[in-house]
Amino acid sequence: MKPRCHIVGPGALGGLFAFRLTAAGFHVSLIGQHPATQQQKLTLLTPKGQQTLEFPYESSNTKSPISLLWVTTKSFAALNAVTRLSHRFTSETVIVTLGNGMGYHNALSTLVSGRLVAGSTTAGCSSPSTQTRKLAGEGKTRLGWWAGAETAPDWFANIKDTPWCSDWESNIEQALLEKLAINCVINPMTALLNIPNGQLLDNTHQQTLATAIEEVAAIFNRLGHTDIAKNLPHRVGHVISDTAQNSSSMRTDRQRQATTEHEEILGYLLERSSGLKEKPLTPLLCSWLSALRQPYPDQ
Ligand code: KPL
Repeated sequence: MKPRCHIVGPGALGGLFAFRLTAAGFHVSLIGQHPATQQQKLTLLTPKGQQTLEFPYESSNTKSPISLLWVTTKSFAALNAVTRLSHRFTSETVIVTLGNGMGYHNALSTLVSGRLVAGSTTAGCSSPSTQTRKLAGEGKTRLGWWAGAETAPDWFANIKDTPWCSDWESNIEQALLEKLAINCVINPMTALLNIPNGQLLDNTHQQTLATAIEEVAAIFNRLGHTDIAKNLPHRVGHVISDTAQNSSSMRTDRQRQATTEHEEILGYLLERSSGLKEKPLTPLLCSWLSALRQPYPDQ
């Protein structure tokens, strides 16, 4: 029998994972906020062609148990979305979260007594219409137990050899911090300048990019993550080149005048920095965070 899983937050990333998990042999159901729908038809556009599938669609009123829940909401919405489903959890329910940023994993983990798989992904996907998802880049998805155990759950065998999945991480917190450092540079800068990722490498932005990397690296150094600090210039350059045509998620949210993940990304890092005895000076990052905290002009 096919293993079952649910995806809550079937937006751009959730839609992409619905196709990926179906291809990996799962029976996938979507959970969203439209009470009247029972099926959702989605089309995935990729450089190799297109595929259309219909997924069972459940509203929050459905009561059947959930065994494996992929959470693809924005990170600030994850805790509410999962809490609303907690009446459907059993003593074996596992949740997998793919949100950007940090600071919310412990609360999610408590809801399933520690059975939380934390993940980070560099997959690029947009949602040109409610029924369409467009793949911009396969990226890599890294998964590991938030509690840190070495052994992967059985269902990981279904996805481990796919081109988008990395090996099981025994220290996912380290992987999330590496991604956080990258997001702290790329996301605010592309959002505030309203440019695609690749334009960060233009000469005009070189100095700002270098300063941002320096400030983020200074915080990671003081936090004791010297390896993340040291590798940051190289990693940022790599992700920018790999995703040159993409819009960062923060830029896309800002263009839609939607809430961005600035608190979970930059807010989290600056909060950690403010707890340090010797705080590094990070004027650029602080100015970015206050710009991102400003309400949109017509709100
Ligand atoms: O994670 C991303 C995001 O946009 O949120 C990157 C890797 C920066 C790709 O755009």
